[in-house]
Amino acid sequence: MRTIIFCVLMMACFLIRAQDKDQALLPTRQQLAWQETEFYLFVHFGPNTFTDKEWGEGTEPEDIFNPTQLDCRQWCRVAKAAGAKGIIITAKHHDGFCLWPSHYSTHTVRESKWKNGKGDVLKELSLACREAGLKFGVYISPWDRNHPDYGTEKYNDDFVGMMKEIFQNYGPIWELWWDGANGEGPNGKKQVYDWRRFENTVRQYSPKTVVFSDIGPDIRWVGNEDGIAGDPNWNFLDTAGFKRGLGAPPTDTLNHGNYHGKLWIPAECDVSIRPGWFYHVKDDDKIKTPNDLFELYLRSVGRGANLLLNVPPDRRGLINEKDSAVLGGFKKLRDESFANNLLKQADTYYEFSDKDFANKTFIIRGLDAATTTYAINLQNFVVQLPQPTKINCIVLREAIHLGQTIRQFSILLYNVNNIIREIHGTSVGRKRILSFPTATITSFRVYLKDASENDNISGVAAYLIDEKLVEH
Ligand code: FUL
Repeated sequence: MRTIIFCVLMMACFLIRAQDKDQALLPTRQQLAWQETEFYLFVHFGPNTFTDKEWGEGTEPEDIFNPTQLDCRQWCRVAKAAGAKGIIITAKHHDGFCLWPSHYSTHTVRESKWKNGKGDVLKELSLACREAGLKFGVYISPWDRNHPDYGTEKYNDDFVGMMKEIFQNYGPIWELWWDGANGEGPNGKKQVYDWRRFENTVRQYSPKTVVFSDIGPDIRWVGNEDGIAGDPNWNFLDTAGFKRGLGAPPTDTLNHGNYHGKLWIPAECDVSIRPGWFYHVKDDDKIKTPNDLFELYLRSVGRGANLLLNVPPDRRGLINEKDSAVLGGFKKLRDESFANNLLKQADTYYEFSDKDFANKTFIIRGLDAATTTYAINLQNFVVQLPQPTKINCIVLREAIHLGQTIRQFSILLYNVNNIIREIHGTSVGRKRILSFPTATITSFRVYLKDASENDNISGVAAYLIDEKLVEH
């Protein structure tokens, strides 16, 4: 009987949603899949690794680039062990050095002594990622301090040619990362980037690639390099009138998104595990701790964004043992914190105004078991625990394949009939992780509010995490 009522309710919800669907702003299939990747690594590697710089001049001799033990499989092993879902590499940073033997440049691995000019980092990493089941992404800086054509229309051809090489020789490319920087080139001129042409090239040669930049089109910069998404964090952005780089929307807008934004462009939080983006031996004792990373996880993934964590290989061409130890610790904290969903035995009451459905009990699956296609369409529900239980963390998931409609929520924690804590929030998005001082509860009630009364929750879970990890 329960099952029949549940199915009828689901049908009703589906019909209501079908009516509303014209209005809802929805992610593309690629954006949705991207959002499920949650956490992945950034790899800054190139001449700067060997010159101890953050921004190379473009005049560095190619022979500077000479990793002694480069092993992209080791990077992948570290990424896998950290629970990261992919790797994005700086194929070309501002110094213009290409980690692949591009035909559109003479400042590449081919001109270096590394592997007698026969080496190709993109090839090694793309193959290693494929072998390890990791997504493979590429950062390519349009700003080029080496290229002789930079500052002329011909450079746009070169840049398009480079992107085609990347798609054709190392694809599939999962994410393409466009840095908006637009400084001067070797002849003192700035380039007028042909962004429209660049975008068309991606869509034509690699239509499934998701493109990151200040303003998307698929993923937006979060407005800081600290790894922190805004609270609230809306997956919407208005890009009309804005440009990449200096003409980008204000950082605060990028951080929060636009509440009424017209385009679905979710945020990615980029941050480095070290003070700089490239490896410097002097920073070996300044690496973030597992607790630091967990805090960033709560402030990025826990606010519905993705976390792109930079872990730069050292001069050997290996991810340093110190960084991989921290990543291992970070993984352990996530595993321990979220291993035991305390709602597994809980019942969830959906409260309907219709008396036939009032006070019926349905089990709502825990967050971990939720799939993106599962959604309950409710404004108000109670989760009843079988016995008094200590919790300090609640995770909500919104079914974003149906849009981001929750604009406000409240959670009341009860011990029998007493309200012992109220939590108020705004956006939920793909995942909202709320942590608070430990409370012994018997139930909690969730109120969701939006403009269309058409919220879609796809998961709820509760945990008891280490007190030290609770957000302050
Ligand atoms: C910035 C660059 O200037 C930094 O060097 C780094 O690559 C960072 C991720 O993006 O715009």
